[in-house]
Parts: sequence; C-alpha cells; structure tokens
Amino acid sequence: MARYEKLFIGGEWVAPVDGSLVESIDPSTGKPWAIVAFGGAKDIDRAVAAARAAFEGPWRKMPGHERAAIMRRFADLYKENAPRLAELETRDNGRAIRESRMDIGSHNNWYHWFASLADKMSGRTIPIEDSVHAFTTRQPVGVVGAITPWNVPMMSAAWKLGPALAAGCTVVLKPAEQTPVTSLELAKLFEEAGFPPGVVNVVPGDGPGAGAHLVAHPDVNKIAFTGEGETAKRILHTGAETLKRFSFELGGKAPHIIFGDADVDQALNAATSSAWALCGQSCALGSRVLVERSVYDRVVDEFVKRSAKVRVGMPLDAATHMGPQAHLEQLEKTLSYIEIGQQEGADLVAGGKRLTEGPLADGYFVSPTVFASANNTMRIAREEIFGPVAALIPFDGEEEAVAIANDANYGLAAGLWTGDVGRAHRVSARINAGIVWVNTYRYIRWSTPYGGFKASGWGRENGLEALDSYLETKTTVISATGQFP
Ligand code: TXE
Repeated sequence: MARYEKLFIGGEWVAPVDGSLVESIDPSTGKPWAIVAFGGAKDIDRAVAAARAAFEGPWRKMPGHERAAIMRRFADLYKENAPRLAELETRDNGRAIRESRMDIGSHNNWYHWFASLADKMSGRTIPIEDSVHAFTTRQPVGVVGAITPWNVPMMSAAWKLGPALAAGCTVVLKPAEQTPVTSLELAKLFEEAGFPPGVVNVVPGDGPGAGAHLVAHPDVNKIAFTGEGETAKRILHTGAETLKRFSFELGGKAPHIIFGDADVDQALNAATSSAWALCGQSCALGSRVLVERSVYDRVVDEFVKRSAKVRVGMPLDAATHMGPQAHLEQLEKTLSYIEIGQQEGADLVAGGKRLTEGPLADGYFVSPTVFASANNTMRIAREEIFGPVAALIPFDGEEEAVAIANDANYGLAAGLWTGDVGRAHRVSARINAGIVWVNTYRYIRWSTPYGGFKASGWGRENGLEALDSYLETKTTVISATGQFP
C-alpha cells in the first residue's frame, strides 16, 4: 500500500491537524491502493495563512523573470517525472496508461508557456490631456483556491497553476477526494524546483469540508474550480459572503456534427475516439453525435463495429484503450443513464453493460456504448453522463444541425466535419460554444482559450485570456499640475 500521510503546507510536510487519513481506491480493482492524508478546515486555515505570507512576502516582490525561472525549472522537472505521474494518475483514476502518458507528457508546455508570460503583464497608457498621465498596471489577485476534479487531476492543476503563478498569485490546491495522490507528488516537484515556501500548498480533503472551507475563507481572493455545475452553484453561495473572484470550468454535452459532405472516415475516427476517451469522463467529449441523414446508417454501423474493437482492460496495460470508470458513484451514474436511454426509446446498438469477466470482476468497467435513433429531447442527449455513452442523432441540413447543436444548457465545445469551407465558416460562427473544432477534434493547447458559454462555466482557461482571471487592473491617474480636478 502506498502511503501519503502528510499535507504540503508552507514548504513543509505536515500531518493533518486531526490526524485523518483516507484510502484511495484503485477503480480497476475496487480496492484501496494508497493511504492519504485527509485535510480539514484547520489544515485549510494553515495553508491559506502560508499562501498569504508567501504572497505578501517573497513571491509578489520577486521580479517576473525570476518567477519565470523557477517555473521553468519546475516545468523541466515535471517533464522528467511525467511517466511516473502518469502511472500514479492511472492508479488513482483508472485512465488507460497510454492516455495518461500522452496527456501528462504534454503538461510541461503549459508551465513553460505561462512562465514565458510572467514578466509580460504590462498595462496601457491612456491619453486624456497633457497635464494628466493615466495608465494601468496589472496586479495579482492574491491567494487562489484551486479546486480540481478526479477525471484529469494533473491537467486541471496545470491549467490553474500555470496562469496563477505567472500572474504572481499563491495557491492552495485541493484535489478531488477520489484522486489525491498525484497532487501530493506535484508538491514534491514544487519543493524541488525551489518555489519559496507557501507559494503552492496542497491539501487533499473532501468537498463539503476542506473545499467549502477554502471557498468561505475571507483571506482567499479567488476560487478556480473545475467540476459539476451544481457544485459551482454551492460554491457561489458559500463564496458570496466574501465576494471572491471565480472561474468555473463545468460540464458539457458537446455536439459532434458530421455532414454528409465530410471525410466520413476521418470524422468517425474523431467521433468514436472522443466518445470513449477517458472512459467518457471529460467535459469536451462529443457525447452527442449529430449525423446528416445521408450518412447516418453508415455512421451507426461503423460506431458499432469500432466499439467492438475497443480494448477495455486493466488500465496499466499499455494495450488497453479504455479503463474503468474512476469511482463507484460514477459507474452507477453511467449505468443508470444507460437504463434511462433504453426507457426513453433510444436504440441500444452496442455495449450498455458493466463488464465483470476475469480480471475486470471487481473493477468499475463499462463497455463502450452506442445509442442510435436518439433525439435531442432525451435525457441521454441533454444531461452530462460522463461515461462512454454516445447518442447518435440524425439531422437534415445545416439549419437543423445548428438548431440541435444549440438546443442545450451547456456550451463548452463542439465539432463539425464538412468538406465545404463556406459551411465550416457559417456553422462554426453560429454554434454557441466556447471552442469549435472544424475537421479535427479535441485539439487543445496551452495557448488556445478554453471555457464555456451558458452552464459550461465562467471565464477561460489557457491562452492569454486565462491570465485575466488571476489579475486585477489598477488605473493610476497623475496630475502634472497638482490641481484638482
Ligand atoms: O464533481 P464535484 P463530482 C461532472 C460529471 C460528473 C459530475 C459529478 O458530470 O459525473 O460532475 O462529479 C469539490 N465546496 N464533472 O461529484 O462534486 C470536490 O471535492 C467546494 C465535470 O465528483 O463538482 C472536487 O475537488 N468544493 C467535470 C471538485 O469539487 C467542493 C469534472 C469536483 O467535484 C464542494 C468532474 C463544495 N461544496 C465532474 N463540493 C469537468 N468539467 O471536467 C465538492 N467540491
């Protein structure tokens, strides 16, 4: 059993005040694989105090290029340790190792790219009249509470810590209770890279306890959150008292539109892989596949054939395409939606079962699932399932495709496949989503803003836009004559 019995606070490894420990479950076996420190309100208080001291002390005063140098050291250490982090993330959340390696192997780019911005937070000069000099400067918001989910703990940390540290903020990172291990490993790298004590603190704990206390804390200036919309609403209520800044990266129900004039093979590669990647547990996956009727039957056939070729298996096996669902509650949620889809009259043409044979017996495995003849009024097409379940919805023509795509509470991502460049422009312009991929899918980089319209969130992660939510703009007006006004 791996042991992670200390929290990382103020540059030191300390036991939780009340000594609490929890087991982290390996979802491929349903058994505990690590014992982890479980922080509570008092630990959050200590971490926030350390983050505040580091913010007012060394970090805020350090010139941007020096902060950048430490971030770059960290980015290089992250790259060196990526294979190990990938393995640990796979133990914790069951993501197939081939995916974890690819994803975590790229995160150093986030830290490097944001490091390169650390000394470029310039403001503007505002021309008014000769005797007045008005200009803006950009200052870090202060102490950030970063609350991350279990599906992509390392990615979510990189998306928050990169811009936060570049902006000059300090951070208390609270990972999800189901997947705390990699964030504590990350803390070791922050220590080794030479960040001043307290700049990054890591306190695993649960949502209603440690998480809510972090949100309510009067000395935390901003909460950066990824998770469920209902949780975001609770966070807003809790944080209202202190009028914090918030950024929210919430759920999605991305339409993945395949027009009849598309390169259908390429579209199928993208649509099938994005239906089942991360075992369906990502907000950007194309869980609603909208298919023009002229190619609908072909797409359904191919989905069925390809679902049979997906290797569902033990996640640490390099040959595995799809591991288990990350935790028991998520497994139950996915199975319940498979039930709902059938009751709603959608046609279950592939998968739809928990897999319990051989080595999979005790894990949370589900077969890749395909519903044909789905329509956009069904719950399987409207609600975020977060499992490997694709709903294939037929449409006729551009108008209907856009109408269905936009008929959703969410607005995070969308994909469209077409051979007509004019259509690509017309349709992408009309889709209400924070990111639209044309003839590609899930192309995400450190420099491309990512975030949602509607119930998919507030603000943007990645890109220059990500920095905005970690900065305050100050306007200074100086009179050259000393006269008022
Ligand atoms: O998320 P939660 P859950 C969606 C997905 C999934 C569903 C439920 O549909 O099935 O949400 O997942 C912390 N104050 N997404 O319940 O609860 C919690 O400890 C402060 C979409 O696991 O939102 C964890 O660190 N913090 C998604 C984090 O919030 C609180 C990723 C996320 O947990 C808190 C994950 C509180 N009151 C799930 N309650 C995406 N957008 O990628 C919980 N937390």
